[in-house]
Amino acid sequence: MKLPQTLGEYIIENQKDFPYASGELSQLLSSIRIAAKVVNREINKAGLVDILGQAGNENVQGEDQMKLDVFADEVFIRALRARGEVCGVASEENEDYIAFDDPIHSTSKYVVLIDPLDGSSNIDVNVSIGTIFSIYRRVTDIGSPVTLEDFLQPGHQQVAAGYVVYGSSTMIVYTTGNGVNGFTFDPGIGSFYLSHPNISIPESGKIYSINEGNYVHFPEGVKKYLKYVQELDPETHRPYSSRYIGSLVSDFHRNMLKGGIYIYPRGTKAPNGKLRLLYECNPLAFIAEQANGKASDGTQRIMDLQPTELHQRVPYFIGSRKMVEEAERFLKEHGE
Ligand code: AHM
Ligand code: MG
Repeated sequence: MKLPQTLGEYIIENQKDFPYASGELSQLLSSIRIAAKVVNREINKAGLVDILGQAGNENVQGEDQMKLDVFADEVFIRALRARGEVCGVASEENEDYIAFDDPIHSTSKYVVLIDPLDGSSNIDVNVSIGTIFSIYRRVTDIGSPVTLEDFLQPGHQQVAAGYVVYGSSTMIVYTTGNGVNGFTFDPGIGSFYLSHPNISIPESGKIYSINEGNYVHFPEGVKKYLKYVQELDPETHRPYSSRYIGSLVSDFHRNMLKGGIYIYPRGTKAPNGKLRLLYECNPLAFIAEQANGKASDGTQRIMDLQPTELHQRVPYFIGSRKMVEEAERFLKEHGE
């Protein structure tokens, strides 16, 4: 019997396929894996210990920050700082990036952008949440202090990206630009095992995910698209099913495995949508494209957008390629 492969074994085995195979990216991914285990352990206890509730402060977007957000943020940053591969981190929870400018990071070449705990309003009600990460090579000189320019790179420059979903099982799904693989955590043993090799998003599907409560604020193209997906047409399997958890990682993960589209459009209430280009949209776009799916802002490829600020928001359409293209056609015809 062949033993299942652990994430640690997989990272080492695949290091040789990576163009800059110095082992640093493998080390970096190992840091993320360890931090994910620590965060997972705390999340699993969320209903037991007195950790729920507001931490009494807000994040930079003016939203409530919960205690586990703060905890996850600290754990990931500490894990990345503890080793020498990363010269700076930008987190959705912090207004500015953090430069690691001590001697052990003076030759580090990677920067990490992270949403340490996405969908955190779901924690109190025991619904799946996630961590999303994105890794780039710095563009400024190694040895000099990291700058904003190192973080404001378009998504197509990503070296690796992934997410952790803390769901009915905890999983890590990631890509280094060579396909997408998923690893499921065995809590008894404490290891992630390769459970979903070479993930591919069905080119079309029957699920649409959007917060329809915001319908009145949506652009005409999105409204028309929603009416279209709700029409009866057995040939194209319409009406589609509506599934919306309100936890991006979980909604994306389900649609990736089953086929579907996730939409967070612009609206009168949120002129550029809600989701952040650097912490949420680019990393999942990299995974989607590596799994034969598509990610767009309604007109352009997400990974071609040039970021102008760390916490920039963009409208988001991601999932099965044909479904995203279909939605884009509606925006083009009826307005975005
Ligand atoms: P967060 O980063 O503050 O947790 O917000 C992001 C979350 C996503 O996980 C989810 O898809 C979206 O917000 C849900 O927003 P809404 O409640 O407006 O539908
Ligand atoms: Mg988030």
